[in-house]
This record gives sequence, C-alpha cells and structure tokens, in this order.
Amino acid sequence: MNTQSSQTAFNEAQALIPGGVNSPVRAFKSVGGTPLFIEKGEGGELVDIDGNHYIDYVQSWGPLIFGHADETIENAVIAAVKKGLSFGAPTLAETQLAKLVIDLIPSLEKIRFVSSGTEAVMSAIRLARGFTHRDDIIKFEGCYHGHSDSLLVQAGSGMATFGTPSSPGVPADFTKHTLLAKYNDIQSVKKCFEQSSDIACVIIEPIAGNMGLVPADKDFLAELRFLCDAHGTLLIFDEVMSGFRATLRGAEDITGTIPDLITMGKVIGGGMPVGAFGGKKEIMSQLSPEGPVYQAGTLSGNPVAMAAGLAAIGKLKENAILFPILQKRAERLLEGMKEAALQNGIALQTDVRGSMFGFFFNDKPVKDFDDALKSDTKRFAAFHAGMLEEGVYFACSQFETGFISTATTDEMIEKSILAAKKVMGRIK
Ligand code: KE4
Repeated sequence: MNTQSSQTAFNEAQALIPGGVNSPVRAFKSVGGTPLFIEKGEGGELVDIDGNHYIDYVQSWGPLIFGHADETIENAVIAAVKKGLSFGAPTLAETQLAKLVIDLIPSLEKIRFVSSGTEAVMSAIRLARGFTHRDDIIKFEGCYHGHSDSLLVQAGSGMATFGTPSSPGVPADFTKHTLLAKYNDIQSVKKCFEQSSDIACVIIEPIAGNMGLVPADKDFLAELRFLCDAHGTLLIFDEVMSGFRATLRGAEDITGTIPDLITMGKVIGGGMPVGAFGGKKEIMSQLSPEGPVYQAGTLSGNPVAMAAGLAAIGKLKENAILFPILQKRAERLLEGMKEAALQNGIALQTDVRGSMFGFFFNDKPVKDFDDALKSDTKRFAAFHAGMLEEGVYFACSQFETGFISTATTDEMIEKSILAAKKVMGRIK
C-alpha cells in the first residue's frame, strides 16, 4: 500500500498535536508504523488519504454498528442540523432517546446523557458515592473506564489492594480510594471488602473489551452481585463498549445479573459524541437538580447527537434479529482466522459476543489481565501490519476488541480470511 500522504500528514500533525493524535491508541504505538489518515468511510470500509480501501473492523472503536455513512443516521443528523446545532435547553429528542433506551434495558428507570464514556463513568461513580455516602470504589485490572483521575490506577505493591496512579499528574490522594481486584476472581473482590467497609461501588465491564475481549463468567457476576448486596455497595456495569454491541438489552440480558447503574457510550450516539448513565429511580433521583449530587455539561443531550442516537438505537430495536446475524459473521471470521493460524502452527485464542470479537496470540484461554499480558504482542503487531497491507484494518493493539457492522459483508469476511491465511504464513 502507498501510504505516503498519511506519513506526511502524520509528521505535520505531530508538530501541532501531542503524538499527532487526539486519542493515544490511534498513534499505532503498540504496533509500529504510521497511523493512516482517513479520508472517508463507506459502509464497511475506510478509505485513507492515499485512496487505499480497508475493511474496517474498528468502526471508530465501536459506535458504527451500521457502518460508515449509514443513510438513516445521516438523514436524521442533517435534518437536526438544519434546525440548529445546540440550544442548551431541553429538547424532545432527549426525552425520546431516554424512553427508547429505558424501554430496552429492564434495569433502567432513569438516564442522564453526557458527551463521552469517560464523563458517564466519572458521573456514575460520583452518584454512587453520593448515594451511599461512601468514598471507596473497586475496579478490575484490565478494565478501562475512561480517563478520569480516580480510575487511572495500577496495582499497588505486593498485598496492597489500594491502587496507585497509572499516570503522572494524578495525585496519589486521588487514587487512594480505588481498590483493585482481579477479573473473574471473586476471592480478590472479597479481599477488597475485607480491606474497606466504605465501598460505594464496584465498577466492571461485564463483557470486558479493553484487555482484548474477555467476558466475565456468569457465576462470577452473580457472586459479585451477592457481595455488593451483602455490603450495601452499588454494582455498576460499564457498557460503554458492550452496550448495544453484545446484545440489544444490556449485559443483564445474557448474564442474568442486574446492575444498579449502567454506563453507556459509543453506539448510543450512532457515531456522535454521546455518553449516558442510568439506573433505578431511587439512585438517579440523587442527581442534580432533583438531588444534591452535582453533574452538568454544556453539550449534554445535544440535539444533533440525540438525532444520531435515536436513528441508531431505533434501527436496532426494529431489527433485533441483527445480533445473532452479526454474531454468526463474527464467528465465521474468527473460525477462518483460527484455521489460518492452526495451519501455520500459531496459537490463537478467539471469542465472540454479539457483534464484538477478540483474538489473542496466546496458547491458553484468556480469563483475566494477567493471562492477556502473556499474549505475543510482537506477533500481533506483525499480523496487524500484514493485514493492513492486505486491506484489512484491525484495532492497533492486542488489548482491544474488534467489531462487525451490518455493512461488513460476507464477501468482506471471506476476503479477510484469505488475507489472514497469507499473513499467518508470513509471520509464523
Ligand atoms: P470515551 O471517553 O472514550 O468515550 O469512553 C471511555 C470508555 C469507558 N468505558 C469503556 C468500557 C470504554 O471502552 C471506553 C473507551 N474505549 C476506548 C477503546 N478501548 C476508546 C478508544 C480511545 O481511547 O481512543
């Protein structure tokens, strides 16, 4: 592929924007090479500024379940734009999207819209602390919940469960209330509850997508729910990525565990900046201006973004059959990749949940972050680069998740499998 224009553009961007990107993962740091500058998206494909076409399995990190430039969503946005971009006042679209999402997800009684997943999670945690009058929270190694300070934590030293900052600029005081547990390991959660009687909430990606795709075991979630109930602690499902990607009705629909709060993003905005958090009326009523827990946002519930979200979620609701269809396509892709790996003596772990898929260059199943870290990231990088050369665009990190959209045709999947056969042969 000739990517000369992207290379020039990247050099220019790096002179003006830190790392040349507005979100770090886009810089291709963990796979090497130059990030592609995108000219446009067309259905299931991306076109870079050199005119190269790629089958897109990133879909803007999840939002684009209907692919690029979906006509329904586009028309809804254009119609909304013609009425004005933003009012800073309530609009019917916000109530309509709230009703649509609440009707779909049984545990939701009230919802608040914000402009990103980070904002949704930060606000939900503040709400949980305000509702329980407690300060400590539990998160899991390998789960990512956006970049608010109290969530940028890494495992403390030795036996400590309290986190330490994972980024400069985050004061230790801001993470001293964050305890870390191991995903799918209920004993590690019990240990946290032994270390603190002041735990406001446990936050988890019930279908984790930020260490690669690692779904939580159903029994683990059930035990988590039991522990939270026993301690008067709220359970928050962070579904910013898995929401409307794994299933139409929330992870509770497939796991059987009901959270107290859910955070959402990505698909709920149809590709526009929307985050949301919601749950039982009793908890949500603590949120300003109904209650004392403050939270605000100039562009929260933006009417153009709401129009995109309404079009996307409305289309999903009308076509619930899409989820098993997209799951089958994902399974076909991963089956083909696994076969290509096997033919070349390469160990590949794969998993699918609805339209989300993951694969690890790892010889053992991945159940938590420690397992994920044992993956062969060098081989992942070689695979990623080789597939790009073949016109296939995967997430530029072993610790991300891939997505199938309604615009990802069977032909694209077969082409991707053929490409994988070639590339696995070259990287074995
Ligand atoms: P945003 O602030 O990026 O909208 O959402 C943060 C967030 C919260 N919770 C979960 C489960 C998430 O996956 C995310 C964001 N996901 C990453 C992809 N791994 C966004 C990509 C990026 O950081 O550029």
